[in-house]
Amino acid sequence: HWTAEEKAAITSVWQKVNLEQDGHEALTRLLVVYPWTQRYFSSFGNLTNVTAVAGNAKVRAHGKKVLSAVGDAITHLDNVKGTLHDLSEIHAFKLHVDPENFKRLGEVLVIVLASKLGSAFTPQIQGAWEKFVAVLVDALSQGYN
Ligand code: ZNH
Repeated sequence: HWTAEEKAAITSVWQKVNLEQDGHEALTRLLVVYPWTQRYFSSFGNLTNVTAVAGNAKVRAHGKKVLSAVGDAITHLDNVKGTLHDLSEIHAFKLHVDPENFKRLGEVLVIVLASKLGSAFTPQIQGAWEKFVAVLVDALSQGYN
């Protein structure tokens, strides 16, 4: 259900992503913009302000983990659901993450990409990314059904 242009838009942007740096920024934005998401990461230490989050090595490592899983989905665009099946079940049954938060992570990820690419993040590229984020959120939410 992807056009060749959409696939190119998603993969070409992903080639420019630094998993650790951009993952850290996305997770930082999630924790600061939506502070109730901090409760899932009580083992990560102090996350109550942007300075604490910015210097937190656990947040950095976890951001890289999350974006690696996103990259895994991007290399399997025709089977995102199958690729993220087990990860979805982990979030549903073990981590008990409210799936609404997946949308929020998708939103901050688009903002990180837009600020990184500037005018190269064209409306057409944003359109492809919004569609990918919807597919990603849907795949991560499948374990909750
Ligand atoms: Zn998550 C974990 C991915 C979202 C919370 N995650 C995780 C991991 C991964 C992920 C890969 C690892 C797993 C294992 O180890 O096995 N995530 C992901 C993705 C996404 C997400 C891809 C989207 C896009 N998460 C999320 C959210 C939240 C979360 C939104 C909340 C808010 N996770 C989480 C937690 C964990 C995880 C809590 C665990 C951590 C630790 O380390 O402890």
